Amino acid sequence: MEVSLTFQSAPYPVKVNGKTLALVVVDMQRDFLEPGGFGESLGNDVERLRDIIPNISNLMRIFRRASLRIVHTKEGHKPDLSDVPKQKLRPAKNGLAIGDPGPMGRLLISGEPGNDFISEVCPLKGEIVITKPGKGAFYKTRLNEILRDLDISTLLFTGVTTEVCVQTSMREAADRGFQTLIVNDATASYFDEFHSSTIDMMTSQGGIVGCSLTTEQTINAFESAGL
Ligand code: TIU
Repeated sequence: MEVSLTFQSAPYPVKVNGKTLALVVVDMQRDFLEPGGFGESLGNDVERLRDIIPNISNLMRIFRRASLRIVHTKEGHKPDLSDVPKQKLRPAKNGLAIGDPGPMGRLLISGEPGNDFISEVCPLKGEIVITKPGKGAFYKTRLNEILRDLDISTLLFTGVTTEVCVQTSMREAADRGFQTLIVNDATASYFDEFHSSTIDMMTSQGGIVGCSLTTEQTINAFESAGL
């Protein structure tokens, strides 16, 4: 069944066939949201990211109920560090670097407990999971081909952090021709001012990168469509 959804986003509303829509959940990993992970090793207060968990969880619930696609991304490197650029291996102020041991395993390394998704927003079997070595979800991944094969052309972005992996991924998507939206209360940054500036800069100039909306506006679009 074809279902049309209209998002009351800014700076313009977006109308989309539900079948061509996917929710992208960026890097909701223990490495960024729990103490002892990569995010904290960089000197960040990881608690600040946790407020968005209920909103992402609600969005995942409505997408699953409507049988629409969800993409989960993960930032993680190979255990031999062969996919880490030299500048990314520079230790943080406290001397810790990618691959160093921590309480949840080696920092930002695929397969380590700390690199896994937080338990509240884990993927279900059959959902798309993309492991990426960079900040952007399209760099050195098959995401573009996977989405094209599924006829997905509109992406709704959530996750962490707003100005790093979410912004990079949304810009990559826009350059590849996807209609992009960011759910502004389902993304978070370690820095409040970076969060709001990122939303402002991507939606300025008539939506130069994409559009912005709230979780409630997203849910309203589903309810109005009878989903
Ligand atoms: N440091 C920071 O804000 N973010 C990252 O390193 N990765 C993601 O945003 N996922």
